[in-house]
This record gives sequence, C-alpha cells and structure tokens, in this order.
Amino acid sequence: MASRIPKLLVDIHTHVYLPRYASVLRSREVAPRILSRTTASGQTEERLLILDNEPSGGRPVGPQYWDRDEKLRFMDKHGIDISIVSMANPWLDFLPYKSALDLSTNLNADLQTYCSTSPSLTSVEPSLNRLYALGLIPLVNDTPADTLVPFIRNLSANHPHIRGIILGTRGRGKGLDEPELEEMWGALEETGLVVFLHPHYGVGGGENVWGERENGHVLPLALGFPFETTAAVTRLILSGLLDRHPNMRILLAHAGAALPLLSSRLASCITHDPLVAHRLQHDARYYLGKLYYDAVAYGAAELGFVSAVIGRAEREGTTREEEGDAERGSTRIMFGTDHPFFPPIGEEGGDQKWQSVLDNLDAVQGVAKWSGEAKDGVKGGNALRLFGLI
Ligand code: 5CU
Repeated sequence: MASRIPKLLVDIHTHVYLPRYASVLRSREVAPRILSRTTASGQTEERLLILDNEPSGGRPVGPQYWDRDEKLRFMDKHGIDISIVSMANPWLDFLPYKSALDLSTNLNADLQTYCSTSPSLTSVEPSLNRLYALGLIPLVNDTPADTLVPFIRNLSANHPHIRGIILGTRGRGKGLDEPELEEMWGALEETGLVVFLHPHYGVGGGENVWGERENGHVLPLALGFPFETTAAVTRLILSGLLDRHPNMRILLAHAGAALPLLSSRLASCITHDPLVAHRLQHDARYYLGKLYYDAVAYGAAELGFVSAVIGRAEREGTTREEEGDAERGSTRIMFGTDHPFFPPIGEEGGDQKWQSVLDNLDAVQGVAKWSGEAKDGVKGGNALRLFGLI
C-alpha cells in the first residue's frame, strides 16, 4: 500500500487573499484593511494592516497574496507539488452575516476556479491538479446557526477542489464550543470536510501585558497565535465534541500549538475538577490522537515530541512514551509553509529559497525517531490521504 503512494511534497498551510477579498480590504478605513501610500521615492505602495498594533503602517502586500502565478512560482522554487490553499486571516470575522454570506459564496466559487484551472501534475499524477483549497463558511456574530448546515452541504457537494474549510476561533463571538453550533459540527463530520483551525487574535502572548518593551510582531505571532489555537481546541475537547463526533477531522495550525506539551496537565486538571471530571468519555490525552497537525514548527525536536505525544494518544497511553509512538504519531502531521507570510526580510522577490520553508523542511528531515517512510508521509503522503487526493 505504502509503495503506491506517490512521493510528493504537499503544502497544507499556505494562504491567499483572493482579488475579491483584497478589494474588500482596500475599501475599508479601519483594520483589517489594505491602504495605499506614496513612498519617499514617489512610488505608490500597498500595505496590509490585519493585526492589532501593526507596526509602521502595516507590512508590504502585493501579488504574492493574490496572484496564482506567484503561488505556483513559489511552489516551483521550493519543489512543492501540490498546495492546499486557504484564505488568510481574519477571513469574514469583521462582516455582518449578509455580507459574509455573499462573500463566502463568491470566494468559494473563486477558489474552486483557482484550483480546477490550475496546472495538472503531469509528470507524476495527471489526474491531480497542483492546487486544492479549504473554503470559508459564513460564521460571524449574527449568523443564524441553522443556515450553516445547508451551506456546508452545498460547499461539499458542489466544489470538488475544496476539501475542507479554514476556521477561526471566534465562532459567533461565543467560541466554537457554543451549543448552538452543534449541528454545524455534525454537518462538517458528515461531509468529511477537513476543518483547519487557525488563529488570528492572539491571547496571552504578552503583547500588551507583562511588559512594555516593543518587540514588533514576535510575541503575538510566536506566542499569542498558538495560545489562541490551544485555548480554542481545548474548549472543543472539553465540550465533548470529539465524543459526539468521533470522525471529525480537525487540523491544528502550528503543530498543535501548546496542546501537546500541556495535554497531561489538561488531563490532570480535568480529573481534579468536579464540573468536568465525568464529562468526557476518555482521558483528555486520547483526543490528541483524533486530531491532525501541520508541521509548521520550525524544529525537528519539536516535531519529534509532538508526534510522540500523538502516537501515545493513539494507543491510549497516558504518561509513558514507548518505542514506535513518534512513528505512529507522524501519520497525523503534514508539511506546511505559511506562505506568503514569513518571507525573507527585504528579499522576497529574489531567487533564493525562503528560510522559513527550508527550516520546516529540515525539521521534517531531522526527526531522529522517524523512518524514511514517516518523513515521506509528513512531506506529502499523509496529506494526500487526508484530503482524498489518492
Ligand atoms: O505574519 C502574520 O501576521 C501572519 C498572519 O497573519 N497569518 C498567518 O497565518 N501567519 C502569519
């Protein structure tokens, strides 16, 4: 079986702001927005403002965010065969329901066209295109919860190149564990769409607390982003979601963030809390073996650790690590780049490869506890299976 899986490099964490979305950002006066400004040399440039306290008028934004040829050039430069693109944050979070519904409907159609008209993988697997996508659902503050099920079913039935959705952590402003979203989760499980859980807001990263010194975007991105994902997925686990929907396919950004390191502590806290001690059908660690993870960790030691925790969960182990855990756990981990974020400073248009991509590839290659087969899986085979491409 394993030998029939083509050895491809598949990028499952790679973003776009499609032109239709960039137009919306250009029309806005407050973040999230794209603004135009004149440089000292008299050129007009566009800047992206999406995060709080974006330093010095935002960051440069250009075709790498919306032009498909740029995406394909980036893929060629780094030897990436297939990309599963997703819209970047903050998605539709800032819109009222009616606008979010229109925009998500149109963007999903755009994504379907973007992918279905992309080149095929001629030399290896001509039946595959080089681009697939994760779509959007109109989940914002005033979304009527009962509208989500038909939307998800239609997304799944009529967009063959869309293999999942990207989901922020807010839900309708009451979190993803809001009881009214139960049917939404049921529809996501039933359709088999992969749910890519991704941060935007950042929590507790020390960006505005525990100190005053300016550190650019380092604290919100390195800490705040993953802490947000950790809190959101932990809430889902605590709500019993994975007991009610055991076939749900949730993919966590940034290698599961802090959850793998904290899972035994979480289990202990649950055991000692009368409110939740009997709520779940399994020890909390078990649920880490039901989730999927990108490999955007930038370090081999971290990937080895995460895979060992996942592999332990899959055999329903609790504290001890056993031989084979990391290899088993690796089957739930998949390579990603986070393109077009993290370009080399000042040189993104040049010919050289991006350090952020090289670091993530080296990390996969460098996990001592993984066999060659496990590494091939993380580079591509696991994604081909999860997204139904083989
Ligand atoms: O650098 C950043 O701001 C980001 C972002 O906003 N979203 C993301 O996925 N990665 C990095």
